[in-house]
Parts: sequence; structure tokens; C-alpha cells
Amino acid sequence: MSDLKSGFVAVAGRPNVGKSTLVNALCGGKVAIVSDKPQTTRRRIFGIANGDGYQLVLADLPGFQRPRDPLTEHMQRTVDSSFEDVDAVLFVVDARERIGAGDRFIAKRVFGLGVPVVIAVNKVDRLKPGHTASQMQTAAGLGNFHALHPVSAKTGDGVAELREELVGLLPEGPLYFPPEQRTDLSVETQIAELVREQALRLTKEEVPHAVSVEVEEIDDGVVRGSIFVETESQKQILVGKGGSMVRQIGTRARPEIEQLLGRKIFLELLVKVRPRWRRDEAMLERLGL
Ligand SMILES: Nc1nc2c(ncn2[C@@H]2O[C@H](COP(=O)(O)OP(=O)(O)OP(=O)(O)O)[C@@H](O)[C@H]2O)c(=O)[nH]1
Ligand SMILES: [Mg+2]
Repeated sequence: MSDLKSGFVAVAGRPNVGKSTLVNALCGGKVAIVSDKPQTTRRRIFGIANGDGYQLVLADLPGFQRPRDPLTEHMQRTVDSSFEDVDAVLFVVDARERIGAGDRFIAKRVFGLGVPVVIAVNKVDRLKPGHTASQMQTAAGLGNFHALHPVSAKTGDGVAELREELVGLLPEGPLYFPPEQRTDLSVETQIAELVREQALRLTKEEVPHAVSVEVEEIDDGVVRGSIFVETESQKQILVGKGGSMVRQIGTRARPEIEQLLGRKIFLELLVKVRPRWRRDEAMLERLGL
């Protein structure tokens, strides 16, 4: 076990720039849920990429944001504390958006850490080469970076090169996780996240932000979980006509849950109202947020 390279890289960036999609691509499989709604990731998730002579542990994080309530306060605290003891930072920017004040705010934080910062300019698929080049130039102005990579987390373009770059920054070290493990999340939390992913996909406006999922029981082929929302009207949306919405969420989430558990399951989901759960410290703790 000598000359193994291993270590931790924190993944920073604004909400929705594609951090989780990129972590999944770098790990070669799904560890974090993804959606087109900002603030999809609410907790730190380790995604573990194992390869020949290395173990790269990526800390996927919530996007940087100005906290608005206890939930978003917890999320931002998670981001801040995750920069301690990392070997490098992967700073993700969105090639399809203006690189601006939000990115510069993050730059101020990550370039002051004293570890190498690798910038990934993500979502370059279907972008004109000229546009990619100018976005890379703007990104280069964010700070004293170690390397800058254009990538598409979606198509995989540039991902292998980026992975190699990050591995090159790791010191010699131990195996932090068993090599077959791809994430540090418990099976219950992974399932809850897969259910929440579908709830996010199928709802809009303020509803996705008010949804949380807890898996209470995995028992002999039956998975029981609760979908929490904050108001009766949100509950009506999540339940749908004659239960059609919650059924659809379950139907869409089940294949990946079955793949995770390696067996067929019956998924029992109940929609429950927990008024102001995002402001309820006890509830946040229960949900592990
Ligand atoms: N076209 C394109 N879309 C992408 C790419 N990477 C991510 N996306 C899309 O961008 C959206 C956000 O992706 P996420 O991975 O959830 O973004 P995130 O930065 O983790 O978002 P938060 O967790 O909310 O901070 C999703 O709709 C993705 O499908 C890419 O390389 N190309
Ligand atoms: Mg995310």
C-alpha cells in the first residue's frame, strides 16, 4: 500500500453550475442527485473516485448562498467548514452564465485557503468555441489558479483530464474508504435523496425548496418513507389528483433504488405537512441537515 495517492478535494461554486453532475462524472457513477432547480444539494456528500494508485475523495457541497433561514444557514455553514483540511479546491463556474459577482465572492474565499485551486468551466457542450474561449479568459481572472479546464459534466468531455489533474495534486496517503465504496451517505439517505430528486423534477417554483424526504424503514423488500412539505397546499400538489403525483414520484425513483439495493422493492411514500420545517432546528437535525 505504499505510494498510494489519496486525499480530499472540496467542490465549490454557485448554485446550479453543475457541481453534483461533475462529481458524478468524476466518480464514474451517481453519488449526488441533480436537478435544474438551485439548492438541490443540501449536505456535504463525499464522492469517491478510485483508480490505479489513487483514491480521490470529492466533497460535493451546496452552492454558495446568502442564508435566508436556518436551513440555508446550515447549508452555508457546511460549505464554510468543508474547506478545512482539503488538499485542493475544485471551483466550478457555468460557461453558459455570466461569470460575475457571485463567482468573485467565492473566489475571495477559495483563493485564500492556501491550497491549489483548479477551475472547471462547465457546460461547454453546444457552446460556440469563441464563447468558451472568452468565458475561460474571464474565469482565469478570478484568481491565482493552479489549472483551468473546460468540461462538460453532461457529455463527459474533459472530465478524464480534470480527474488526472486533481489526482496529481494528492499527497501520498492511506485508503480513506474501502475501494468498493462510492459515497459516505447511508443507504437510507441515498434512497431519500433519490425520492427527493424526483420530487424536485416534478414540481416547480417554491415547492421544490419546501420538500424534504426521510426514509424510516427498509424492511424485507418494503421501503417506507415520508415526503415533508410546509403547507397544506404544497401537500395537495405532492399528493396530486387521486395520489397521482406521489405515485409518479415513487415510480420514477424506484428503478434506481432497486439498483442500489440489488432487489425489487415496494416503495411506500406518505406526504406529510411539517409547518416551517426549514426553521425547525430539531427537524433539521432529524433530517441530518
Ligand atoms: N448542458 C449541460 N448541463 C449541465 C452540465 N452539468 C450540469 N448541467 C445541468 O445543470 C443543472 C444543475 O446541475 P447540478 O449538478 O444539480 O448543479 P449543482 O451545482 O450541483 O447545483 P446545487 O446543488 O443546487 O448547488 C442540471 O439541470 C444539470 O443537468 C453540463 O455539462 N452541460
Ligand atoms: Mg448539487
